[in-house]
Amino acid sequence: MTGILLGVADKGRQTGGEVLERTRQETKEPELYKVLLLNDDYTTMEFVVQILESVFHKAPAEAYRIMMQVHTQGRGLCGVYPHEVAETKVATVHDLARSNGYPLRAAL
Ligand code: TYC
Repeated sequence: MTGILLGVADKGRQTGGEVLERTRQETKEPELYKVLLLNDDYTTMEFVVQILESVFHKAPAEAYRIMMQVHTQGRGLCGVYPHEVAETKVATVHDLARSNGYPLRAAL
């Protein structure tokens, strides 16, 4: 194959018609961000459990445990995600809370 065609299609380094194997890692794990749920006096426990199940994919018992942690300690960890995913989770919580008339807040 010609050098020109390799230049388009192949990411390896070309040396005299040979392509060397990569030795260094080129994909990096993304930084992960904690998403926290914050306590308030008005959002119902049932709604918070629903949020933890639907937005954070928690099983019912784990959702209840996290909700109670937030209720008793002020905040609780919902999950860790790459930055854009974490920001989207926070926005989804705020949208659902607002739609349902609750002041529930989430934060990174
Ligand atoms: N403190 C709320 C109540 O007593 C329940 C609640 C739990 C609210 C967790 C928000 O993130 C929260 N109804």
